[in-house]
Amino acid sequence: MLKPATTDVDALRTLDDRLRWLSAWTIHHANHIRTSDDGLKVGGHQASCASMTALMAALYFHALGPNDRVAVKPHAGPVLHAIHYLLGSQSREALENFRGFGGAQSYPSRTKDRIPVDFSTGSVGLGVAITLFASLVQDYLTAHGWLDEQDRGRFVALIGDAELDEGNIYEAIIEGAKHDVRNLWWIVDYNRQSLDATSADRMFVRFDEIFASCGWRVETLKHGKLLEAAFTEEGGDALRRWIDQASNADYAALTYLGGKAWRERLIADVPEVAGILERRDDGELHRLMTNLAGHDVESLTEAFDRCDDDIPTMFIAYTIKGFGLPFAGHKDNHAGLMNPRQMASLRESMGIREGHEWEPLEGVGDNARTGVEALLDRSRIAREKRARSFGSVAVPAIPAPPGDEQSTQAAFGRILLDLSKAGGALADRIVTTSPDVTVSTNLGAWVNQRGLFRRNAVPDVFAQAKIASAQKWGSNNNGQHVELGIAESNLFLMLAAAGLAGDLFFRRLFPIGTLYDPFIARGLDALNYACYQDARFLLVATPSGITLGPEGGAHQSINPPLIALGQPGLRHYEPAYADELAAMMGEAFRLIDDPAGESTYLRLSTRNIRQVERRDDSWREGALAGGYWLREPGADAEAAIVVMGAVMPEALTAWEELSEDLPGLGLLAITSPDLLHRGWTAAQAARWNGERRPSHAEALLSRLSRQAGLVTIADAAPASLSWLGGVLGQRVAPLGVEKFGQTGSLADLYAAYRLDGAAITEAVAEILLQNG
Ligand SMILES: Cc1ncc(C[n+]2csc(CCOP(=O)(O)OP(=O)(O)O)c2C)c(N)n1
Ligand SMILES: [Mg+2]
Repeated sequence: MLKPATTDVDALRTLDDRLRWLSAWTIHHANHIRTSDDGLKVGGHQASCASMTALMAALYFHALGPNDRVAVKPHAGPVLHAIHYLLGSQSREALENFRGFGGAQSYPSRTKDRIPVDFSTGSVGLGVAITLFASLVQDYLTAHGWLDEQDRGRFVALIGDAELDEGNIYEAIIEGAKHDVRNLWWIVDYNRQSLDATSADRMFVRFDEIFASCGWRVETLKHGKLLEAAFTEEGGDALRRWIDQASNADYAALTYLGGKAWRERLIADVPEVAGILERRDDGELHRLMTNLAGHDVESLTEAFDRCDDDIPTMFIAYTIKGFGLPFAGHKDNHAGLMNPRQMASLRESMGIREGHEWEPLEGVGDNARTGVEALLDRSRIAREKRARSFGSVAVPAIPAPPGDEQSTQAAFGRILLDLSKAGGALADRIVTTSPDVTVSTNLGAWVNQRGLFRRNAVPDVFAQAKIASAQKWGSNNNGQHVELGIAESNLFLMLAAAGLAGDLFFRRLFPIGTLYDPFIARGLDALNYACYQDARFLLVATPSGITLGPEGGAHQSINPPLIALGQPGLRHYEPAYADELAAMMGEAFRLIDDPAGESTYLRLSTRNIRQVERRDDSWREGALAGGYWLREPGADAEAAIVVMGAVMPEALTAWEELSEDLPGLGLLAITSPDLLHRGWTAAQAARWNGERRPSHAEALLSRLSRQAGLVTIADAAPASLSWLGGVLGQRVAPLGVEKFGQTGSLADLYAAYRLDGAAITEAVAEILLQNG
């Protein structure tokens, strides 16, 4: 980590002021100066920004090295933009358009902001935890020989104190302790205010205990240099005691009220401090009492320098929300905006001329300028935006595993095993991970081959004792499976971090995560977060649906296909056959490595299904595009069965029975409602631009007349497929699962939930009746 030996503290203080001004001004400009014609409040968080400007100045202009990566508290986004504005990597235009279309984003966005954003943030807690998994990925890459020591960095999270209520943070540090993660700095902006109120008192004690017990060093940064000096004066000890016992609400209210209120209160509570008070006027007293370490760049740089090793460290930096602004400390200041009068007086107090508000170093005197410019120059190189890295690994064709009868889940395990045995660049770059369902999602054979990843090798005690087991999992720093505890949020954060390896470390990984389909819901926000950042991975959800039979309703998923239908950046495939699955996995790997690609979600099943005999490869293209005719419809077909996934045998049996009376009945195999829907809406949008091309869904369904009916069937919410009727206006009889599942044999459950041949036959008959 490249770090300058000394930093000009005065220059840092100036930069702190500049950041406070520029972040406040950016928000002010968006709300009070830019014209608005829709009447919507633009918003922004001046108080949350002011709380962190010193922290961020000390970090970005002193402590950060070129390989370090930062997740910034979402509502401090304007401070990050201001930093890059000062460094010359953000434009005035983008700041003037803050929160506008195409302008600087409200919350730092990797994909939409032009400045280098290491991790997007917005949903509090997730930006914090992803840094831990990024550090784990860094260790993984190093252990595999893909990342040199000099390319390693530290992962920093800038955290709001109320953000620490998010449980996913604690799931992450527990997992981190198991993996001995290092190189983390989590810096808490401890302003003791949340969105709604001042936060609970003395929580730092709890945080301290929790983090320390997970192996973290906790650095509490409470008093700034002025306060520390005052503590040495007569009455100083009493002052310190008073501060330490003051409630958060009390301290915040006095901060808001200012010097006179501090004086009255302190005299009443601690007469011993009379001398300290007498030697200061109200302004000086206020400055003293609000001189918390989180606003003191000297205290901060010292603390950062002290912790320049790889021990994971949590800094609890005491701050004041809205520091230096008129609503400092007011409990309602979270979304508070300064009015134009307040803004003008802040401008004057900072020596900024009207009309020069955007000038980067406006108000900085000639003497100070040289130091500030030198500091900016020194920090520039560390913060350059670098191109994303793709295209590093060729994806070979993936053959379908042999077998007349197989489940897609078994085929998945087999494909990975074959890939492992064949070896090659792709197999070496695959990293698998699972929240304690490695065996039950069929990753066991792969792990037997490739081993568990552990920075410090752990022997397989059972194997050493010669106890028979199908799972021989040696762990070492060459292993390719990262074991996680049962915390689905961690799974998605791990996939997000590994799926950004190309961006963060310029080394592409092919991450595969497995879990049970219903438990996607447990990690949904983290999944969305991974997709929002354009992380690339393959998510394999298995088993799924009521086809799980005896496992019962708590494990039978219903709505994940609908989740996938509404999730940008994630492609849902649901194969019925092993050869479809092999094609989809090849496609998923290709998409991971393609700049215009995305992540893939495979919804698999444990049901053994007789495999289809193929005459040729013509199904393949359709299967990858979302569907294909497994039984071609006749020219005058009045109906078709439209089926997805594991209920294929029921559909085929019904098709065979019905075809005797209904020659020309078609059977459409759907492999991705998600892709079909996207293609359909995209084709419509293209038509508005004068482009005429049918979507894949339209092309498939136009083989039937408009009067024909569709019986759709899936082991999932029926809405996954019923929308297909809207494509050409064909009627639909939707079959699927609408109530919670339960235990039972497949025959029992398919009959009870109307996923069997009888239900299909009835639905087809109903459609024909309506036609007649
Ligand atoms: C998951 C999630 N829930 C709620 C919010 C809305 N929200 C944004 S900031 C905030 C309070 C944050 O307080 P704190 O973390 O202490 O930050 P401060 O502004 O005080 O620095 C809330 C509730 C969010 N962004 N994400
Ligand atoms: Mg706070």
